[in-house]
This record gives sequence, structure tokens and C-alpha cells, in this order.
Amino acid sequence: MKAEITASIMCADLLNLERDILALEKAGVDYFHYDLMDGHFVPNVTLGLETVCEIQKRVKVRSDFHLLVNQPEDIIPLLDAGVEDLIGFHYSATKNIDKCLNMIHDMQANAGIVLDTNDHYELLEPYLDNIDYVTLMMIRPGFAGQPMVDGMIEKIMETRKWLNNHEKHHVKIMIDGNVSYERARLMHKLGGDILVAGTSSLFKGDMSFEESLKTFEEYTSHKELY
Ligand code: S6P
Ligand code: MG
Repeated sequence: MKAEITASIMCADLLNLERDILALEKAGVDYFHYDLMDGHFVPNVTLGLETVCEIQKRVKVRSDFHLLVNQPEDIIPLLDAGVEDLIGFHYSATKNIDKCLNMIHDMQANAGIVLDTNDHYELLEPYLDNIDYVTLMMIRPGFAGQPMVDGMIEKIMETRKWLNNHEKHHVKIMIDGNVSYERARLMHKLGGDILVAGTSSLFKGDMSFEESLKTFEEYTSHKELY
């Protein structure tokens, strides 16, 4: 099965946002990835809730919320998300992980835990029955266009194996950061199901959104190893 592609909206042309979101919808991207930051959990602020609401009114693309905020339990109830949408928050952002997962499931949405580059996947163990996906950060969160942290490709493979050993084949892995076409091939092969496309691919400006998604399809249409 090919990888699903989620477009990192913070990497779009923010002065031509309407043009870009309509073109991405037409091109058939799987999700819009909304990085919501609070300026504290990470030293940056990109998209705000109001902007996301306007985008959601304008297009029918499924929403993939990446919460880069402290106490995500405060913002989860403000999100417009349902059965096809994704909401993920950082492991280290709250002491109330189960509460957050339950809040997301009460909205009928899919719940994910985001692991920073230095968070070990075994931290997920107590929550394995309550998560739909895990996001593996390949970069330090907060900014696009950064180099990949060492050891992250191996982490994808190890996380997939570990999930499968725990009978959690259905728990998807999202990969965030540094997803180029060439790396997407390996990331998907090693167990990445959903790839966040940012400045390394979709928004690089070297091809149209249609061509970019077609390239992803060509590079990720093969059998997984695990
Ligand atoms: C970063 C954010 C990401 C980036 C995306 C950038 O905090 O969570 O979603 O927008 O990963 O992609 P790239 O290709 O510039 O690394
Ligand atoms: Mg993100």
C-alpha cells in the first residue's frame, strides 16, 4: 500500500494560502497537517486556530492536527475534528496522556502520541491500547527546513517492529520532518504509513502539487518489510 501524504500547511505560501489549499485539494492530498504551536512548548508560532477554521470551511481535506503546545488538554476541545481526522500531541507536553487520548476518542477522531527525537518508543507501552498512531519526529520540533537528527531512520524500523511484536500492526506511524522523495521510499519501506510533506518535497517549488504527489506514489508503492 502506498504511503498517505499529509501536507504541512505551515510550509505553504502563507500570502497565497487560498491558492495553495485549493490546489492541494485538487491534487488529491490525503490530509492537511496543521502545526499548532504556543510559543512555549516550542519557540515559534505558525498557524492559529482561526486560520485553521477558515481553511476547514473552504476545503474538504481531512485534518491532521499536530499540537506543539503545553497542556494539549486545553486546546483539544476547541478543535473541529471527527472520525476521519487525526489529533496528535507530544508525549512530554502533558501529565494527562490518557485524559487527552480519551478526549480525542470522545470526539470520534483518531488519537496519536508524538515522540520527540530523544523520546524512546517504549514510553508508549502504557497507552498502546488507546492510540491509533504514533508520530516520530525526525527533527527538533518548531521549524521547517532542518536537517534530520541522527538515528531516526533506524528508529522508524525499530518502532514498527516493536509495535508489531505487541500485536499493534494497526497502529500507524507518521513521520514528521525531512521527508524528501528519496527518503520517503525508505521511510515507508521501514514502516512509515503517513508522511508529512514540507519544504523537502511538496513545498520545495520544483514541481506542481500533482507531480509531487505522483512522485510520492511512485516512490512509496511497494510492500513493507515488517
Ligand atoms: C515542525 C513541524 C513539521 C514541519 C515539517 C517540515 O515542527 O512539526 O510538521 O512543518 O516537517 O518539513 P521539512 O521537509 O521542511 O522538514
Ligand atoms: Mg508537524
